[in-house]
Amino acid sequence: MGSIYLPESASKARQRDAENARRNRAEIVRELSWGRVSRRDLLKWGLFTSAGLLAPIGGLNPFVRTAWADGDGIPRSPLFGAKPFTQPMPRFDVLERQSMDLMSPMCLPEANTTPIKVPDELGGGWGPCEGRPPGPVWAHQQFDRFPPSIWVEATQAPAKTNITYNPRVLPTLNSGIDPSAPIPVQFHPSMPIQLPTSVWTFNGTIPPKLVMGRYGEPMLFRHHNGLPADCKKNGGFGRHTISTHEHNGHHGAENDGFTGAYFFPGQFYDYHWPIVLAGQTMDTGAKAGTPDGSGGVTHIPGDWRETMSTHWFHDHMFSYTAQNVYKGNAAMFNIYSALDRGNEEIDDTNHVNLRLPSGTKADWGNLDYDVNLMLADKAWGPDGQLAFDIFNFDGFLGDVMTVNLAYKPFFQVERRKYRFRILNASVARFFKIALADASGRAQPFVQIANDGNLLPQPVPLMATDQMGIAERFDIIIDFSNFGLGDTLHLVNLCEHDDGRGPDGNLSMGEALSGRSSDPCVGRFLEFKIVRNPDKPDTSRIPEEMIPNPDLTNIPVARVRTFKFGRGGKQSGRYRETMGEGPWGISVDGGDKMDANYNRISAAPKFGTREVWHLVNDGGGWDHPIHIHFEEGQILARNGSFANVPLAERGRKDVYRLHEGGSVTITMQFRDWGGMFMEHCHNTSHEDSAMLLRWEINGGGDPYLKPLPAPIPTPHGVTFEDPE
Ligand SMILES: [Cu+2]
Repeated sequence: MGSIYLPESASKARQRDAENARRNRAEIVRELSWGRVSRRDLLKWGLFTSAGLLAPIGGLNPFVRTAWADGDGIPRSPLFGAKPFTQPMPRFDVLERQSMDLMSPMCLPEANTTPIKVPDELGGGWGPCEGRPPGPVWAHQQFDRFPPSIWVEATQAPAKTNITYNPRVLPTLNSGIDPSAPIPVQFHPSMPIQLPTSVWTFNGTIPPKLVMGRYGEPMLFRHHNGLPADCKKNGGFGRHTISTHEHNGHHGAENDGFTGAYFFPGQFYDYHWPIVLAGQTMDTGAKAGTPDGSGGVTHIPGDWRETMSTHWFHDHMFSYTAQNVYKGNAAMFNIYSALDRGNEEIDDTNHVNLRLPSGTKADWGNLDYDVNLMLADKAWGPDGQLAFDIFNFDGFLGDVMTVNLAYKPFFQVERRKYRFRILNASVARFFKIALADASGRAQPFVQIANDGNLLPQPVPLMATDQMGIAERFDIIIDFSNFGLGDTLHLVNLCEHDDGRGPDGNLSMGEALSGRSSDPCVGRFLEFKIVRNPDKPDTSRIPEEMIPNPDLTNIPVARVRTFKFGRGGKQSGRYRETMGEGPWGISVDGGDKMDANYNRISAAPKFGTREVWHLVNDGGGWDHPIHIHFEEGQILARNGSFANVPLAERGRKDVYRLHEGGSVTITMQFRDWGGMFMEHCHNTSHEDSAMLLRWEINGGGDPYLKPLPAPIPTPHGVTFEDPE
């Protein structure tokens, strides 16, 4: 199979030509990111074809057939002599949980419109300090009932050295990394330090950030926009306006990171994450609870079968999500509960704690043996600076694997059980993950969670299913099955030859052979077993975890069908709210439409249950579909429940639509109101209009009527009536 990347053996002249073409495309990406041209302009100029592909122009398109005998493709990212598995993998950097009395200005139910100076680059004059749309529709819902009891803040910022790294574990549990040593933004010590224009992360630093929260403890996440006011200071990609989506938070829409509720440099946005169980009107007994801080459980309202664990949050800026997330706007959020409290020893009165691998020191949230892993493929130019190419057709693919933003690192482990919370934070790449021993034999592990949710039962595996973009798989590996000094590797078995979707699965032998033309196939993380644990491993892999809520007695209020494919139409009144194709979504047999966040495509009634069919319109693409707000259960794949793998039989928030496939799900619409989204999480597709807005109708004032769409400006947010 071919690859979008040139083989390393390609001739110097071929590589030089490919590099020129890459640079020419980068100029187009830059003009798009600055807003100086639109995709429509490129179409008009003949640079794009009507199918949305880059026109076959030599010196621009890497796939123009040429005289070169050694293959087409784009140039590989130079490695600057870095060898795999020579740097330690950093654990996530935990954001501080702060006491409310230290918050200034104090968070408010409605957006804080206190005027601040608007930078000259954004028009000068005055604008509101908070970018949240003003007024009652965007007020924090149930703010009096769930007043924040802690807050966390972060500033989206250009790359800088980290001098406040807090992994919340000892260096011995962090592969020896000294947290007091400054950490520059670089993918490997032998690679160049990233420029402030190349990488934009939470607080501008690496490692990626982790927020820790628990049920029953409402949190306020204050996100500052510290990006350059001049949109041209972006190194050629990345938009300086952002909207932060707490991926599948069960929160009000004003806190969901709605794609059109973005905010500007100099502003902040207060996201209220109440962290409540879905089904707030229910009391479901002892398992609905949260750690009380002293070995016990505080009972909370809601359905304990809706307990969630592993979340992430990331940018959702309309039409710019792919480049912003790729540039560094991705973080994780561990949610703790009575069931999953992050303490492997506590045996509470009702034996609710599942005692998953974590640690024992703190009442909840021990990270010793509970490790977040963020997988992402990246690419860079000859200068080693992060690069993005929207012309990696139908989905950007990088050629370098990173874990926690480190190039192919190693991680030291003890001979005991570990939990790994694995996030696919790529733009368009799927992974299929296996564990190999030193001789390349596959070794067993256990999947315990899919997306935010612990599965009904653990699923023993020799390899995961293909993991779509934004999916999370929590797995447990028992290193006590191996010896001191042994090394093991996580291996990617999923091969891409373009961004349309996986080309296929390889066997372990094929993946390790080095013969794949996909540079991200093979080993990407090394485990080194360095010692026996100090104390016996008392963690468990429970036989039963979280069963699905039984919805059979709740009537299905409505069945809807969403079809995802190419060739969407556009209509609308406001340029600002309309995305540019070629992707679209058809609802209930209607025309396939390009994204317009002012168009309401579905409006389920508050308090009801519906069944949604998600259908892939074909053409060889693969679409991981994400529906915001409430977890769904998969009723069928391609019409049958028998096709649903065991590891997908819990609740989900991303639904893989295989080539030509369909998924039928059921979900409820409860507790909160407002406007949400449904979209492909191949963010290249999402940004090219495979996104729609739906909203919950009839949730009570002010959500009784179709809601006006926000149009943010640095000088305040205006509203337009929905279409
Ligand atoms: Cu897609």
